[in-house]
Amino acid sequence: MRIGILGATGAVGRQMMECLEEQKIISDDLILLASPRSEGKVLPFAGKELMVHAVNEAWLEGLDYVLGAVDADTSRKWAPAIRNSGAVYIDNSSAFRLEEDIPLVVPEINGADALNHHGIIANPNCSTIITLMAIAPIHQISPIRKVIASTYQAVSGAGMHGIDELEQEVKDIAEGKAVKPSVFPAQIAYNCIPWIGSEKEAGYTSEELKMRNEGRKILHNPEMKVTCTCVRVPVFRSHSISVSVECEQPVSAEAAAEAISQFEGDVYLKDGYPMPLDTSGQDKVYVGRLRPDMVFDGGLSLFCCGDQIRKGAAANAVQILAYLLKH
Ligand code: A2P
Ligand code: 11C
Repeated sequence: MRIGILGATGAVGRQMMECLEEQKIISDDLILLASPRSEGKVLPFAGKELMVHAVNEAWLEGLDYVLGAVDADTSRKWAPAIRNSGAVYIDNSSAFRLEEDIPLVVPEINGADALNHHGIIANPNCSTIITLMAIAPIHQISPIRKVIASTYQAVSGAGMHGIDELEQEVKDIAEGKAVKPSVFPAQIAYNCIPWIGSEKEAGYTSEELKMRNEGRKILHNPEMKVTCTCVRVPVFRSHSISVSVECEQPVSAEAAAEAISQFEGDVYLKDGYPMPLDTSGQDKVYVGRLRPDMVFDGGLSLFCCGDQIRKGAAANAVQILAYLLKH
């Protein structure tokens, strides 16, 4: 089996390598691809040192699976060549998520959708994955009709450069130097920025609409109403989300807690309350503050956290690959 990673040098690409190793999906010939800037770089994998190549058609030839960890434009550019090579493309970007014939998959929730692919499978947005892991068990009790969500998103969502920017700003402030934001629209150290993505309909951002549009597709729940506010916070790699839901029938906090504990995925009710540091570097999603909502009659409010680079991106993509291999 030959696997390629497009965007191997990035935050998600590197994590994909670790997840492949952890899941013991050891490709005899793992092909690491990135931009020409990374040609010749060396990255460790399964006790070996692997060379990174600038992506081109020749490197895609003969691959069985390609994991994508690049931005949407780069993904759109290379998807046709990946398809022509005969490989199945599991893409972490937003390029194809809403296309009708492209499955959008969180394996524990709608894994079977992955089997209906035509060469491309999309990995959902990170906040959407983590939120859905928390509310899918509730949706199994009674279909969710309405969601109100506010996110607290880590800087890793903006890739390596986002992580570097927070680190640099913290250092600069400690040394009394001026802060020069370039990745984020404002200083992120010791701050919160209520704006992620680009402006879309009715004052909402692209990131906020992903929660609604991707959530509907994954839960097979096209009428679900979702309103979301996305906020960048000075946290390195776990996203947190405050969520309130209303279902078709009232659901008690006790029933929801039971459903979460029975859910097949790595989602757990946390004693006390979950915080982003609790889930950093791990695949699990923690849920806490589970309580009756005060606006939605019979609804619930909760707070959840999950590692953005792992379950929010790389681990979910590698799980999709594992699901395909198993089925
Ligand atoms: P490179 O390191 O060569 O720039 P992150 O989200 O952490 O910033 O990572 C983005 C990933 O996408 C990196 O691996 C980056 O490679 C890769 N990438 C960015 N632009 C291109 C491109 N035009 N062609 C191929 N890979 C790209
Ligand atoms: C962020 N969630 O935290 C974004 C990054 O749809 O995959 C990932 C964008 C996406 O900035």
